[in-house]
Amino acid sequence: MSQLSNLQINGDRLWDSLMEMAKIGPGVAGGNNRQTLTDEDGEGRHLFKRWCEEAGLEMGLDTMGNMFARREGTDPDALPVYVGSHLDTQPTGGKYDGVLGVLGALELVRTLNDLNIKTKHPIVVTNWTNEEGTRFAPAMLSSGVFAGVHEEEWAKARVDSKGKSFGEELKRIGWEGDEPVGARKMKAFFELHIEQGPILEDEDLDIGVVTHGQGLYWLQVTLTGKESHTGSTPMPKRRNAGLGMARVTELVHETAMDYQPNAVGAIGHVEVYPNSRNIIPGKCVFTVDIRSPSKETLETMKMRIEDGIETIVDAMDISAEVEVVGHFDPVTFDENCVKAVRDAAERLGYSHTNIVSGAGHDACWINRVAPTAMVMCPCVDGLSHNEAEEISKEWATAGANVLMHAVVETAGVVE
Ligand code: HGY
Ligand code: MN
Ligand code: MN
Repeated sequence: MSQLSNLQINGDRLWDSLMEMAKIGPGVAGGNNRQTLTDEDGEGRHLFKRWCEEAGLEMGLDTMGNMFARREGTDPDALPVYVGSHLDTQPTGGKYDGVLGVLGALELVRTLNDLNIKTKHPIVVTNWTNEEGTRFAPAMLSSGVFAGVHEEEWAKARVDSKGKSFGEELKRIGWEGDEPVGARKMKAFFELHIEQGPILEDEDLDIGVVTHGQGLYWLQVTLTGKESHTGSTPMPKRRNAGLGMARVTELVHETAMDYQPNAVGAIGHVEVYPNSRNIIPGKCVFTVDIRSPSKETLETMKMRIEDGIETIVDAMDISAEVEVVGHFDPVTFDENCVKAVRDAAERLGYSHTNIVSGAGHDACWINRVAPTAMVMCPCVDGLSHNEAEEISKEWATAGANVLMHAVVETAGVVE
């Protein structure tokens, strides 16, 4: 790779593509609301497909809507190097979460085309359907089906808050392919992603070499009490599911605080029924999100929270159902792929550090079926899953350069 040591992507073109994609599914505060399988997601897919075809790539589409844009290698039988992320966003998402990884991958192909650089192994730019899991739980749903973690039928039956299923929405937007999901074999998979945390910016570092990803549980909790009048029901007679939810919220926070500095816990999704100002909530449905880099700590937190919920509801004469709707163990990425990322950062002269990903990514599942690694770039104030999410063009360019070098190193340059 020494002959390509100064190979650099076109940062302006990458930035322009990011800003162009950000126009699709705009939020209300400068970010994006391009949730999976909405019309906006479909529009973003069409734009991405057009760009891929303009770059001479051949687009494949599987039965979960995963998109695979292939650049031929000199050896068509060689296992391709896959590189990508996700185009779907949170309802109040940023312009870069996921999108940087997909368009950074497209940019490396555009650069190789510009310089007529050939690789032995084909390169496949990838968009995974429904990474966020906010409309259809769990997160990383389609990369999970691809990796054999979820059954396709189960995944397609997942419903959103309006009762629409993944499968019917995928058909409705016209992005259900006929390629069997998971049939593709990979030499390796690389994903570029913003850090979504403060470490790189705080330490003034250009690149995160992601060695591990922390594990996660999403516990969907349903508390059932009794609806009654907020004015005339005596306090001792109330069976207040809302109060129960408040106590579980405190339990989740306190449990995570017992395992600092790495464990985290919060409740971000809440449904209160009947959600009337003068009716005591009879039912609350909410999702506990707990994470830790340690499997043992994660399991202990889950057990403590499940036991704690039992104690809370017994004392309040309400009932609880707890369903695991999302889970993956902590992930250790492939050391050869991680080395390719670290060597690329070294070669390019970028400051870098090993880092554990706080967020989940498609790479966490693909790591089960192919050697996988991730590249991270900083984001302003470590903020993400917020419309104010921001990065610099320099950070995006550095991340995409490291991604390109790691991918090209793995795909093998042909003179
Ligand atoms: O939840 C996550 O970590 C990812 O953003 N879907
Ligand atoms: Mn993401
Ligand atoms: Mn996200």
